[in-house]
Amino acid sequence: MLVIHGPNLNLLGQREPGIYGDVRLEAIDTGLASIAASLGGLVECRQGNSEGQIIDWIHEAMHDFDGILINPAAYSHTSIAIRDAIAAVALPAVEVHLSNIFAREEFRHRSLVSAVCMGTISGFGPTSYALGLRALIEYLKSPEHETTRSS
Ligand code: CA2
Repeated sequence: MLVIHGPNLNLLGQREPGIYGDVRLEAIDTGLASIAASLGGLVECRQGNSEGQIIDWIHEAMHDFDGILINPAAYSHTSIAIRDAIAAVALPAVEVHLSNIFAREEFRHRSLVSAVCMGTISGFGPTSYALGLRALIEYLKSPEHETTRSS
């Protein structure tokens, strides 16, 4: 699975701990690698601050990965281009957010990306990523996915 962290998430654990907590991104990535390993999978984690780079990674995933776990960060609320990229590659994707976007400013309530993802997990801090990854792996292992892939 390809894990994509969107803009500013490189600052995690270093700035605004009141909103985003004190866990660093590297610690989240280490946790995801160990969850994946325990379930027989592999993750590659990338963080990008620009929309074009994230879109290129989504395109790349089409050839090299089975699924995408993505926190599009602020692009969730603005990027039709990221939404279109996820729809175009047609890989199973799960959207995650550290904070509860529905309990924050109104402009965060809508994610343009949600509709092209299998589901969204929001509000559980780093656990959102862990839950999202488990959901993605479970889906990839399911007969439902095998049927979709072979048809
Ligand atoms: O809750 C989330 O995961 C968000 O995707 C985080 C985004 C925000 O724009 C979304 O509405 C919700 C912001 C990521 C910024 O991360 C920072 C981390 C530490 C310090 C400053 C920013």
